[in-house]
Amino acid sequence: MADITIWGRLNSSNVQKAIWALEELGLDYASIPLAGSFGGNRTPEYLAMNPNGLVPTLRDGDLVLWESHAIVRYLAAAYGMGTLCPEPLAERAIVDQWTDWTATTLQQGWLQVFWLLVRTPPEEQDPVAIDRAVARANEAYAIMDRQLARTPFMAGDRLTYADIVSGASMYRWMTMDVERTPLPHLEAWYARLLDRPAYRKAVCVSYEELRGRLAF
Ligand SMILES: N[C@@H](CCC(=O)N[C@@H](CS)C(=O)NCC(=O)O)C(=O)O
Repeated sequence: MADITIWGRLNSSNVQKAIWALEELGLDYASIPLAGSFGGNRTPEYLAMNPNGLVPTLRDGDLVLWESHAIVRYLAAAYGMGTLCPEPLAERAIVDQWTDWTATTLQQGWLQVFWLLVRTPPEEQDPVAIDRAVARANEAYAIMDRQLARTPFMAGDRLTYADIVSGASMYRWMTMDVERTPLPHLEAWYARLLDRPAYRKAVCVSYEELRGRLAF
């Protein structure tokens, strides 16, 4: 039995990546709600594990790890070699390519929209900045759509950690009140993700508590 603990509020998109990976892998884990309205992320004990005071943090035995993509990569390599993590290096390099692209490019789009439109109270919202962020997000999702025209998942025929880090954005992107470019391959992939119980449990989580809240 795995001795795994994950710290973080379940309505954090970064925590959701870790929870989705844990659920896909069928691992036993303890989930400790932390940060946001729960607080607890600036205590000396927590900062000793994660100096950023952010979530998620994972502990697996003696290993303590932060950064959601590092966590998902680790879980996939440790418990999902040959499934979430392809063994051949060239295949894994493509998974890493999309994983890093999600951090550097995709998240500059949709996450910006989320902060400008959902986290920012309506009276403080900047419609020009929102439009710019939506355009940037649509451009990033169009790049994914072109990839998904070729393969059913981001890095090939099966779900990998590249789908986990990028797909964790989709529930919010598809439910926010924005003008989305119609992207049939992206939408079909989202439907495939929605078919997965692990995705629904980890990612399809209400974000209403975050509306109009810039404080955390
Ligand atoms: N790059 C980090 C970002 C972590 C991060 O920004 N976490 C947010 C939640 S999504 C956080 O802890 N915010 C403070 C809070 O919720 O109180 C990762 O991917 O893990």
